[in-house]
Amino acid sequence: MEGKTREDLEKNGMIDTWLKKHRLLYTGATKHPFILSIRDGTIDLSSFRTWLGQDYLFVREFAAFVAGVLVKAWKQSDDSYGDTEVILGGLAALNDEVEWFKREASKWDVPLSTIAPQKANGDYCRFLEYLISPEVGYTEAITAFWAIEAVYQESFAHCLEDGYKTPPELQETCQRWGNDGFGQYCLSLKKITNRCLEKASEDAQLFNASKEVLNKAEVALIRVLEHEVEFWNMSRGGS
Ligand code: HMH
Repeated sequence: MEGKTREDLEKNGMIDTWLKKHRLLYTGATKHPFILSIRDGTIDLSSFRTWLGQDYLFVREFAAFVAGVLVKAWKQSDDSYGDTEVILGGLAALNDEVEWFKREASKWDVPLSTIAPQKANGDYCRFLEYLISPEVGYTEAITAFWAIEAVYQESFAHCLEDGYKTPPELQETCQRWGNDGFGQYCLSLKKITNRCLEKASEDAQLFNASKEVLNKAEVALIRVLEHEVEFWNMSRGGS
C-alpha cells in the first residue's frame, strides 16, 4: 500500500493525490447543479445573467491576483522553467476575457456598471487578496491559481461532452473555458504546480523540516473548491 502510494505520487504528482483525497468536494465544484443545468438545457436564464455579471466582477479582481502570482514567480521561481511566460499568457488572455464579458453582458442586457458583488463573490475576492499578500509563498499561490482555472475548465468542458443539451446561445460561454487550448494551459499550470509541490516535499525531507508549505498548498486547494461551490450556489440563487 505504502509503496504503491509513493509510486502513484511520482507518476501523477501531488495534485492527483489530493484530488483523489478530496474527490467529493472536487466533484461538487466541477459538476455543480448550475453546470448540470447548463448541460441539460434546463438552466434558468436569470441564473445565467447573475453568473455573468458576478463573474465579470470576479475576473477583474482575478486579473490582479494573476499579476500578483506573476510577481511571486518572478521572485521565487527559477527562470529556466519558464513559469513567468505561462502566467503572463494567462494574464493576456484575461484582457480578452474582460472584453468578452462586456460584449456578452450587452447581449444579455446585464448592466455591468451598476452590479455590486454578492457576498460569495466578495468572500472569494478577499481570499484572492490574501493569496497575493507577502506572507504567502509562490507554491501556495500557484496551487490556488491552477485550481481556479481547472474548475472552470472541467466544468464547462462537461457542458460540451457527448450527450450535452447545452442551449446554442450558451455554447460560446462553454467554449471559452472548455476548449482544448484552455485545457492545455491548465495542464501547463498543473505541471508547474506539481513541480513546486515536489520541491516543497523534497525540501521538507532534506532539511527534516515541517511540511508547512505542502499543508498550506493543500488548504488553499480546498478553499478554492469551497469558494467555487459557493460561487455557483450564488449564481443559482439569481439576482
Ligand atoms: C468564479 N472561477 C470563477 N470565475 C472564473 N472566471 C474562473 C474561476 C476561471 O477563470
